[in-house]
Amino acid sequence: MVAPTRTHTHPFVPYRRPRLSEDEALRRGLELFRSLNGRRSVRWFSPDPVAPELIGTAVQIANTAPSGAHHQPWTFVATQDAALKRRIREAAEAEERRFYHDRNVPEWHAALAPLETNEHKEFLETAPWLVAVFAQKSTTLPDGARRKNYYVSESVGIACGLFITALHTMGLATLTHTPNPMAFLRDALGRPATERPYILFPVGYPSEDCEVPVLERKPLREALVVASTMSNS
Ligand code: IYR
Repeated sequence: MVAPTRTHTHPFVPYRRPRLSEDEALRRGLELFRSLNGRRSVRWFSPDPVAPELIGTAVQIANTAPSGAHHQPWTFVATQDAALKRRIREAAEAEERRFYHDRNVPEWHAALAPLETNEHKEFLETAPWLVAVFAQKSTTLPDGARRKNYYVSESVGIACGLFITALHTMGLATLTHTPNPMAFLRDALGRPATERPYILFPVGYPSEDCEVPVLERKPLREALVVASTMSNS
């Protein structure tokens, strides 16, 4: 054992993790890959209820995300209130009608054609939970002081990735829904002006007749490039 020799100006504690064998590491990795590779974004939900503890656990998992200066610049707002869900659906559909019918973005509309999405967002009422994630440009501390946050989008994006992973691991389904623009969510959910709506997640179980578009994930050789000093010479 080597005794730590660093001197710190802030509290530090030892951090040790068990070193896995290569076999065991690969086994665990492939098991997680197989599970996550079965995840799909869902647009048809069962109205079956989901216990609040499951939502809480998924948010606890999201809350472990790394973040700029460890400021954790996110707020997860969850509701299963039928009237609130209806209000959010109506506001989202109003935005989407403009997107699908009034905006002149043919390339974007064409890119969405295989998903067959449209302005109807029934899932915002059918799913038992809506979880709106807000990104905090700054955070108001308990003493009322305003603290600036850093790498907000990256931090909240990572937290949302963990949230999606948690839900899937718990057998739940969701959709990364981003009505555009989403400012209405701030008013509907009473959030402060320092928070920007980031993603709206309907959460529940897929309906019995749920379908998803056929898609393939790009192969590892396109997702991963191994670089070295030799590769371009
Ligand atoms: N926000 C719209 C459009 C939409 C945009 C993208 I990029 C998608 O991957 C899916 C949908 C909607 O929710 O329909």
